[in-house]
Amino acid sequence: MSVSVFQTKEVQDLLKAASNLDAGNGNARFQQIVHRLLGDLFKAIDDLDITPDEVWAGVNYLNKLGQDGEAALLAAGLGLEKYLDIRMDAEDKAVGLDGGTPRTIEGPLYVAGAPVRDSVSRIDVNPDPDAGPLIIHGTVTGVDGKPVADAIVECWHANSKGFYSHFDPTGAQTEFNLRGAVKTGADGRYEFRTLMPVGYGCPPHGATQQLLNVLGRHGNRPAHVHFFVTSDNARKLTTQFNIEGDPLIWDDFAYATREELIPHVVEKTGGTALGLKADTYKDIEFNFTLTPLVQGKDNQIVQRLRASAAA
Ligand code: MBD
Ligand code: FE
Repeated sequence: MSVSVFQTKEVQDLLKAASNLDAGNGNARFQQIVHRLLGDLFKAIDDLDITPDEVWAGVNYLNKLGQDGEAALLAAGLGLEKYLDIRMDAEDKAVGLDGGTPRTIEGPLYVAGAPVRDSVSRIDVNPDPDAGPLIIHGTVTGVDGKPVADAIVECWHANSKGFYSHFDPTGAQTEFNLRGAVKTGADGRYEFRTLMPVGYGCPPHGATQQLLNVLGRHGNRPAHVHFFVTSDNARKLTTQFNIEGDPLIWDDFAYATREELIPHVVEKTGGTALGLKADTYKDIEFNFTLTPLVQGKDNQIVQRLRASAAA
């Protein structure tokens, strides 16, 4: 039977007590957020007549999500991470900041600590017979078009199975395989010599895929390469590009695709002379345009728990 109790004094008092709102101790910001989120949940239970069975299924799902270590993966799959990008885009627009390379989500698979090389880094350490050679290169500039020296370009991507080193369930990759960092010189140029990635799929028996299955959604991403680009006098850029032609480009379970982030893939020869594993290789030019600090501050630095390792 559908009842409506949310607006009663008893429930409103319960919400205030549970979040310890206006108590004078505890963290006021945290109390405000918990009060609101808990209230939104209580209201949804009322409005949608969510049953006790459904509530307990949800509570136990949270346990499974934590056991699987997939909360950040689910955040990407439910569009929460994309939503934060939409908000940062709107903030940039509101202060008239444009002309930079578009941001897109970081995702949960970055590992801090990759060795930094000057201008060029070869990052395919482990053999991967199913992946062909790929060179990714370009220039880091400011919105004025001038090259940025001493920028750090970090890159990470999956292997031919869609697995990332450090998170690879097969154990086939050593630390920092397909992960690297390059420092630009005066010309602003960077280059990664690597292998062509394949799109990621959520762990098939994990909590994220379990939820997506009930929604009737898949948990796959098109092939893509992640970047952080940092420099002393510009805002940190978090972005990715997709590999042109991947059938999932406009069907990414994490909603990271953007029109400006699909560079052309060009086939070239001469790889042997460059030390690549085949003479014919794929080449992607991708240039980064960094945006200036906002009132002297980098408002694009996002604090979140990240894996790290020693190189
Ligand atoms: C990925 O490789 C990724 O980039 C995101 C956003 C989520 C899961 C895996
Ligand atoms: Fe990824």
